[in-house]
Amino acid sequence: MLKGLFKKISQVFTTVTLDEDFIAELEETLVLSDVAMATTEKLIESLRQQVKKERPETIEQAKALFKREMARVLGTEPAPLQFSPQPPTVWLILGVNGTGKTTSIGKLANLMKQQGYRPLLVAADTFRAAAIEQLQIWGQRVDAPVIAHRPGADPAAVVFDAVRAARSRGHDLVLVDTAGRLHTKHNLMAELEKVSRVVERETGRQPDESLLVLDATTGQNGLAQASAFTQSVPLTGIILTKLDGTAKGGIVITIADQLHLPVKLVGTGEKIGDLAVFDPQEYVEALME
Ligand SMILES: Nc1nc2c(ncn2[C@@H]2O[C@H](COP(=O)(O)OP(=O)(O)OP(=O)(O)O)[C@@H](O)[C@H]2O)c(=O)[nH]1
Ligand SMILES: [Mg+2]
Repeated sequence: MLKGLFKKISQVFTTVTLDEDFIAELEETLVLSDVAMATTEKLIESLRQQVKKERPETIEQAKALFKREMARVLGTEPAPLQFSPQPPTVWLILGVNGTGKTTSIGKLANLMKQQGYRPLLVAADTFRAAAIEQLQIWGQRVDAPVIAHRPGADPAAVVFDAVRAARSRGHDLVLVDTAGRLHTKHNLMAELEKVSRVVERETGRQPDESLLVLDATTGQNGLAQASAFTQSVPLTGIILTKLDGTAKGGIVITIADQLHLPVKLVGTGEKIGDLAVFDPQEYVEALME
């Protein structure tokens, strides 16, 4: 699944003398794969130091050093999704237009059902009728009920109903789909704050996850999107979608280094099964094999 995300990172390692030509090639490979300049420089600098200190004698040793540097940025364990001991757990799914929020909710509901949860989907993107219908189609597909109001309704009111419905009907996981239109940015952010406040009032805590959906094919634009969202809702992690449509898998490293937010889930296609928990170790192995 993660193969081909970097064009040739492992091929760069053809020698143990990690000289300037090697460094230049590695740098170029990273940058072309959407590793931000600042992150690339940091990785290269610490690789230089490690090479000086440990003096690798084989290509495998040199690769292992670089893997360790990447693990330092990415961590080694998948970042766990947070559940509340007092159900229902509430996860907000946020992100700009077209990044894959609604699709990810459908896939996520399916994944969580497989783990024994009883998800309830919430159509809090009331901005357009089609958004509500799209979520309802996913609800049918994964056999999970959908709480929806009319187009144009107050998203916070939908969420209010959903949390109560989850309690009375015994759903332990509430997945909230939200609108993503940037041209209403100010309203959108105010709307998200309100949704978050309703969750807090109804459950006594902030949403257990506020996951920002980023489209991997749009690269480093995601960084600016994240900071815009962080101003209204404290984000807890990233769902990185459309990794199947890009060779620029370095965006994962950029996100971890620049946003200090874990990539928790990755989307690798449009089908129901195309969502997985992100495993940093697997990712690093795939890059370097
Ligand atoms: N290839 C691929 N396509 C995806 C993935 N995730 C979503 N998509 C597609 O991206 C398009 C937009 O997905 P939506 O789920 O509607 O995105 P959204 O963020 O809800 O969009 P808005 O509600 O308009 O803001 C759809 O055509 C999806 O099938 C993915 O992981 N890989
Ligand atoms: Mg949507």
